[in-house]
Amino acid sequence: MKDKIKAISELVEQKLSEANDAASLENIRINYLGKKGELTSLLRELGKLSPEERPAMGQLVNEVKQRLEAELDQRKASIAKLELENKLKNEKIDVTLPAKEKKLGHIHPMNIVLREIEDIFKEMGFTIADGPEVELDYYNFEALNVPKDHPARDTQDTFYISDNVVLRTQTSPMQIRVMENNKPPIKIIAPGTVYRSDAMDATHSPVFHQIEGLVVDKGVTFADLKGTLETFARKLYGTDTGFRYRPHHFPFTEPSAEMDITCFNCHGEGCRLCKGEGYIEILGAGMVHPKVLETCGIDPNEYSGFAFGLGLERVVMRRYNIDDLRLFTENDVRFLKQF
Ligand code: 2U9
Repeated sequence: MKDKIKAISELVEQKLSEANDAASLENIRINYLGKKGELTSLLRELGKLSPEERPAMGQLVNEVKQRLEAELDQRKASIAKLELENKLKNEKIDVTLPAKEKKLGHIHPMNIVLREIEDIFKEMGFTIADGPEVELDYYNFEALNVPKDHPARDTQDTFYISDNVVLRTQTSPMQIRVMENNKPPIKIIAPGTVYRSDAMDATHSPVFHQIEGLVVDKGVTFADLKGTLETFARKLYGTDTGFRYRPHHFPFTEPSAEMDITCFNCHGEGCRLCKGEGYIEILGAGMVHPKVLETCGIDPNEYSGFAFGLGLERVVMRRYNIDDLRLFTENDVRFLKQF
């Protein structure tokens, strides 16, 4: 039996030295030192020995088993240490390496300017109104004092869905809806997409964007219109901006005017950009026509208001010196990534 114990001990020590991972060690433990292992099964053969030999032999088997278990644990620890060192070496991250560049998108220039304009009006206490782009003829024309025979209604300007449904040609319908459902004071801007049947070229598009505004309260005057719009324009174009008003006509405002600012290129001297005028038109505005107030159930003898409208594409094109409207919608990354 002693020879057997010695042979198993040497075999286990050799296998332990050859083992190089935790799984092999576990197999050695199960095959030799476990309950059904070869060394442990020797204990079951003790019965064949004489009573005098049995105690010493049993003690020997247990001593060898404990020694081999200790060696196995040591081997396990050194293999675990080696595995950890390999893991750390293979998974090492050099934190000093430059980060991988994340290709982020860019905000579209139209949105850059739209957000800037919205923020300016929000700072002045305006709220933003949004509404349907497919509009009833009533809201797009009739309620705006644009009678049935007005040229603006001719099909060459408007996309008709049916006799009384159109693609809105301006965002004014939203302001009508607000006036129908809210008592003054009203201070809103209505940014949005509008549609006019124009052929697409460098300066015309059947789809474009407008920002209109409306203020209705007691005692609103043209001075309030000028103060509000000049404050807006100075925030957008700089405090040294000059202004000029040219009388105009809109069916929905009376009196009406076009507001020009001094050309930001020549500051009023006249240059190629402003075609020698020294001024650039930026918006139209006027006092809300009393009939429009009345149509919305607001008494023009008690309330007055002003309204304005600007084309967003024109503001953006002037800001970034873009000469072709089509660049906004062609999704050419070479154009978009400049902003
Ligand atoms: C209501 C009453 C009046 C909106 C206004 C303008 C002047 C104007 C143009 C600017 C360039 C349209 O995009 S554009 O072609 N708009 O000049 N718009 S006053 O007046 C309103 C709106 C709503 C109830």
